[in-house]
Amino acid sequence: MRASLVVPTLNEAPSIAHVVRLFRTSAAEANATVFRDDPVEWEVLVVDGASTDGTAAIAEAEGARVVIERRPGYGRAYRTGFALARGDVIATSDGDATYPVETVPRLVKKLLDEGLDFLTGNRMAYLDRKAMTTEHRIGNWALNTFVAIAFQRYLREVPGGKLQDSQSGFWVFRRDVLERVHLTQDGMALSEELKIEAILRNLKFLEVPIRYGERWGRPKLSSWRDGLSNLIFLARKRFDVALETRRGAPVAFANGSEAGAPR
Ligand SMILES: Nc1nc2c(ncn2[C@@H]2O[C@H](COP(=O)(O)OP(=O)(O)OP(=O)(O)O)[C@@H](O)[C@H]2O)c(=O)[nH]1
Ligand SMILES: [Mg+2]
Repeated sequence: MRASLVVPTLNEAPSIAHVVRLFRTSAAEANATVFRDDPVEWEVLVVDGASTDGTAAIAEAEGARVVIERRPGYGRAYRTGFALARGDVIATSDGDATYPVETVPRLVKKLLDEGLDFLTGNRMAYLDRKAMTTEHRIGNWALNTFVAIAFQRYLREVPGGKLQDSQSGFWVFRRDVLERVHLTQDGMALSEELKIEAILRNLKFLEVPIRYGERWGRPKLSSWRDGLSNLIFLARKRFDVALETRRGAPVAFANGSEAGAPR
């Protein structure tokens, strides 16, 4: 069994060593305990956007495999990383030390033991007071509310009947998920696109509560610009899904209802 942690980075020199080290320590511990009988071959794949602050060299020195993706965008970096990752299971995290990468091995075990396809972390569960600015909180609330209303009929079959955190960037999924979802986004909208696709394509999907901390280093996200383009993407995606359904095209509906059947 192989598993990859894919980390996109753009000038994350203050935090990347911490992220890689924390993950590698927990992976070694997991191989000595929960994966003792069948150790996992772990890799950290850093997809660096040609950072100018030495991020790539730091990550490499910590034992990560580093690829440089010069084309801009969070989604672009992930799509390149997914294609190059060697894992049968792929996990993701920002490089800014906000996400609990030390829990990835345990979540990989959970995914395998419970026969799940896709796990996503819910940051709203244990949100550090300083982890999000007010604009960021408002943006997340607006996007989550839009998803809850617009995709309500598809969310019904998701455990809890709701997506609590449509914008989380902490996922653990089986590699074959990539053959079943259609990813198009190069920007921040990839995060919501991947989750919505996983839900639409009838994958075994679960949201798990995670701790989310304050960012180290400067943010790369613009709350208003990225928030608005994420909202526009969601509206267009909902429209496309409606067209796909009308044409009887392959939207796979949850819990065994017939693919292509109108709802
Ligand atoms: N390779 C690459 N990585 C990027 C790019 N834009 C952002 N990233 C990385 O993607 C991750 C997510 O970006 P963040 O700035 O943390 O976005 P966010 O988590 O939504 O916002 P914060 O709450 O401010 O952290 C970080 O590790 C960034 O360094 C890019 O264009 N290319
Ligand atoms: Mg971040």
